[in-house]
Amino acid sequence: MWPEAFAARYRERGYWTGTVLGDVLRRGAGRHPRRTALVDGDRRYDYAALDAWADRTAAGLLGIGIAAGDNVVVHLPNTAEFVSLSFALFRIGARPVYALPAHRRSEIAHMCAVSEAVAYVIPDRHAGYDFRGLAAEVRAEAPALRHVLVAGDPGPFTALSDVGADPVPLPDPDPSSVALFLLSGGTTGLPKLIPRTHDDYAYNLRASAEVTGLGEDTVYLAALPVAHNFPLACPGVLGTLHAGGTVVLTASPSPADAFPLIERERVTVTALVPALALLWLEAAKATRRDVSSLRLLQVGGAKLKEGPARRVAPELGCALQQVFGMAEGLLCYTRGDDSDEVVATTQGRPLCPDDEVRIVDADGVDVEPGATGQLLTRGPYTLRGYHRAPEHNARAFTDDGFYLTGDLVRALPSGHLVVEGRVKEVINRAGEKVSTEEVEGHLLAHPAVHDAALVGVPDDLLGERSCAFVLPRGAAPSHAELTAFLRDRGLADYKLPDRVEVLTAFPYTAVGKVSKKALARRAAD
Ligand code: OOB
Repeated sequence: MWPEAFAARYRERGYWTGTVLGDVLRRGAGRHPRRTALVDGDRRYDYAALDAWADRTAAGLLGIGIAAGDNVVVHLPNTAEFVSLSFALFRIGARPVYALPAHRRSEIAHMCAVSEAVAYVIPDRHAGYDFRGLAAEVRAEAPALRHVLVAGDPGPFTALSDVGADPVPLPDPDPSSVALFLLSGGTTGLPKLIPRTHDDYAYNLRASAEVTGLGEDTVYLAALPVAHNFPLACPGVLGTLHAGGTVVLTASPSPADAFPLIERERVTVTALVPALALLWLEAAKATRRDVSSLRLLQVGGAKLKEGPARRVAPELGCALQQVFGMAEGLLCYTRGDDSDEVVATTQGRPLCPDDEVRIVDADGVDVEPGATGQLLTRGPYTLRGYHRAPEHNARAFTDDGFYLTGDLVRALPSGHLVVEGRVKEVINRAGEKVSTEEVEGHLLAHPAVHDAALVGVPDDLLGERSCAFVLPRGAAPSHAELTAFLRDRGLADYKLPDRVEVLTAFPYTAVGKVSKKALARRAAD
């Protein structure tokens, strides 16, 4: 957490206001109870109804013994339950640990273990996958887990809809306490948990709503998985509810599903990763759907190229906002009054006047203005340490609390940043972050794999795809065999190598490390 001098400054300057996240919805319910807060398919909830649902769930959770300070792994897709449950947890001071729908046993078991979660919340089925089977496996490995709650048919577990009770007086969470955990993209090994406090996340969503121009007339389409920081609070679902707008949920961001919703609900704002933005641009040419209500398209999570960036306004008929952010904190946005040039060619500038940014060379020395280097940052909504990861924290932060983002950027005199690459060992596959070390670890567990190295290969659509180079032990395993093996180990699908290449030796660097650069060149050829 932040040293007291910083906390005092952030309060004094009005970033930290003592707001708890449960009140974001409470205030809207008081001011405009009958306005539509949330749309999930045919289900529509006004602010009062969503607020009452969250209160009933909060009471029910307390009733089954979930209390302030407890952690709950929330593994729900974009559904109304995700939203009501989140507010219920915020209100009792229990902390959601947000898993992505694509995560499987490996990731979930790890999250349960690190957070000592007391409950795990799943849908019954989603996207053709039965989460109850997963829950049974996870439960066997997670001694602290007391409850599995299911949205839908509970099978052997408890129905989330049965966890409801008449409202009871709720505790008052400390605004400086942890409100939720987000997952890091994972620079090393397994994903790390990022603690976000009520104060810091309330600022994150409020300031994001302001900079994005959200208001009561906003209709926000949550097309990306809402467990991710971008659609959750940048400004996303929470920022929209803060602004008094309407959130529309969809589990599928494909144009075929999203465009009819945009037409039906008169959606004004949405957020996409570049790969999806490309699909939408293509689909917009041919669609008969009326998407003219769209006012703003936010694109982030990976670098949007200049070409597609310039196509957004003419082809989708809305403004573009580039968003360069991270679950760890720092958010950069292009602004409404930035020139077209800046919006098309930069990844925005930091949200907060007190976001401190340094750009350093390999020795940690600040580069000349305009030169490229690693981005370091510190500020009122950027973490000071991952949850229970002292060794990793010692490497991921400077002594004075700057977070090493692993991103290579350069700054314009205006403060806008241009993302030029990265130093961290992560593959950014359509905005989904794949830790090479994590996947290599799983590959090495295969009996026919002597050594393995995963690299990113540039890809027009996804930005990057993954290629695994393998040194076999005996007969070389096939791509299909390795994929099946990794799936079996409970790895999320997006982490499976897109390609496997078998080598007899790795190229090495001068200091004797496997040369990922040489491998990447080879994979790109
Ligand atoms: C967002 O968050 P994460 O935690 O999934 O990933 C963060 C990383 C950044 O460090 C950077 O490497 C990459 O994703 N990234 C971008 C980018 N936005 C994120 N790289 C280039 N250009 C961009 N516009 O991805 C995230 C969180 C909140 C808002 C938006 C994105």
